[in-house]
Amino acid sequence: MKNSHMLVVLLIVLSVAFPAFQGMQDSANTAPSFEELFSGYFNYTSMSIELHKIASEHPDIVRLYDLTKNTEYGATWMGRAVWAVKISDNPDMEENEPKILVVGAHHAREWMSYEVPMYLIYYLVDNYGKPPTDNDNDGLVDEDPIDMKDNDNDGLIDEDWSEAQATWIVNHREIWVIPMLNPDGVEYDHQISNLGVNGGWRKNCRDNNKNGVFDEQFDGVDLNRNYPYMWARNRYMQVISRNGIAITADSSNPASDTYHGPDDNYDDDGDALVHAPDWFPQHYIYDWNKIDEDPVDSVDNDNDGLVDEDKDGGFSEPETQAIRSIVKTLDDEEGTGNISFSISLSYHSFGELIVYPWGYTYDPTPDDSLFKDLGARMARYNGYKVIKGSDLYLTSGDLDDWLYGAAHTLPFTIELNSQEDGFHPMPEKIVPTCRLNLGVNLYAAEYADVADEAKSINAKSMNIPLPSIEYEHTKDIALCTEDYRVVVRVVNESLAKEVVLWYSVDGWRYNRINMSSIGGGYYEAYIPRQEAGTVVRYYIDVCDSFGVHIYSPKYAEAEAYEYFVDYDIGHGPGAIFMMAVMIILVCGIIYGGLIKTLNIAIKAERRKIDGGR
Ligand SMILES: [Ca+2]
Ligand SMILES: [Ca+2]
Ligand SMILES: [Ca+2]
Ligand SMILES: [Ca+2]
Ligand SMILES: [Zn+2]
Repeated sequence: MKNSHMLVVLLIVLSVAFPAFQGMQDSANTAPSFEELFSGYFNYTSMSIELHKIASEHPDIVRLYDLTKNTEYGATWMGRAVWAVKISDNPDMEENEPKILVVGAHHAREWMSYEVPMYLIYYLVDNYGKPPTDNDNDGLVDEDPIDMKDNDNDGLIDEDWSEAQATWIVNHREIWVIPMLNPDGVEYDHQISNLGVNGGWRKNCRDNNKNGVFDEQFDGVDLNRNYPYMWARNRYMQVISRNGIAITADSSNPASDTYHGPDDNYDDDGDALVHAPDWFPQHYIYDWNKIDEDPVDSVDNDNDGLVDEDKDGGFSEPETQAIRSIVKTLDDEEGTGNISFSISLSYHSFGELIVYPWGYTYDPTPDDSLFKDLGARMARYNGYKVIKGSDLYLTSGDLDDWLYGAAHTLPFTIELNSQEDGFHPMPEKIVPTCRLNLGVNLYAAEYADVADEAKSINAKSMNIPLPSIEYEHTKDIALCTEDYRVVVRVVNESLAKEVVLWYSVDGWRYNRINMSSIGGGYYEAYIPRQEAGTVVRYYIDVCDSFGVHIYSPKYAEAEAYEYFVDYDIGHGPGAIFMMAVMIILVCGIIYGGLIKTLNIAIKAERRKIDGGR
């Protein structure tokens, strides 16, 4: 009988003998503990407190910024902050990693749209750095990842997610989450709206008529009409929405729910003949006074060799300026930031839709097919319908048109929940909706580099040729007298720019070995012999010429292959393991921590039995 089998028998005997231990084994907790916070809606205050707590508890991967500090106003109209959470390793550095933007609550009453981004924040920080865990205590590890499918047919969905994936995303991506872009509006809507009741407030709280008080009839700007790309293009359009009510997709009327904000009326490029505001702003028609004469539309409207140098509107609000302050645009316009986002997800409600540009025109973008495919891949998680924005209704000045037109991000708007759920779904809907869309967020983050490459080569889908790795880790034990040979096969070898083996001894930093080609797509490398008793972790890293990395195992280095270095003859690793277990058991009995100790031991043993990780 093998040592490990003996141990299992021993543990079974002990577990029968101790009913308390049996009870511990049965207690399955399939919900992450942070979900308790999602039993009701956050408001601005509770969200702010939680974000500060998260930032102080995870200083290694979280930074919290008030983006209004980057704007000309220093706060929202009512003195609030627009919080942005950056999640990544080395959070103070801007590393060469794909960047994702997740935004919620452009619109005040769309409460679910800030819950979903908050859930993503919790999910990432809560799982970061954790070893592969048997979250549901069924003896299997990471057998049911976040994909809204019951991968292991146990009647539960996504109950044993991959901690390694979360860690990998944090280490290899920079995630920016702005959960509540419109805090003034959200707070106002919380005052006037009730759960389950539709209606409510949509805009921010700009004092349009400057009478010093907030008044629903006159005030507020629709933040998702306040971006300068093609700003106000559809301001005269009347459209019929799906429920039959005539709504204005974009309006110049301050009283409208879709008011796009005031005309710019500012000579952004300093070439005006008369330095006074235009009384009759001409927008994208050539303006003799050269104020607002070259709006943001990728066209040199005034034929002066400069493109989009004098916008006619948009970015009048602290909230939209907050977004502008971090985004790097193609032209590095004034007031913009230095982050080139690969993919953005802007959450709204309702409609169960995944929406992609354009919004301002029925014309397709040059990336129409890629948008459709990428949208369809995200829809695998939430089951929503994928649709071009203008096919829903024409609009102008929304975040997505600006991000695509001015920054060449691949932006999506996600309309959460159904019409029956409305703007203020009952609290029981929060966790299911957050879970439903968690996979969308994770997918966008994980495949951002592939999306970037697909976009750069004008591919019609995400299905672009990439190298891949064929490798099976079989040898768990190496001798201290021999180097450890690793042979992998690289599929689509010609696309691989580098084939690298990384190894780490006893948890120290990883060392790099370039693997050498031995023909037929095969590569080999030798990890130098190590002292007996050490544990070596390693993984393979192939990257293509665009910079997309493929790893084996998939979420390296958050997960890695592992082997134990043994003496050449004599004490086997099993014997050492048994001795260690016996010592732990004895200590456990002496100090009265038997049950806890056994639990640790059985978990360690199960991990061994499961193998693979
Ligand atoms: Ca499990
Ligand atoms: Ca399951
Ligand atoms: Ca001008
Ligand atoms: Ca121009
Ligand atoms: Zn909305």
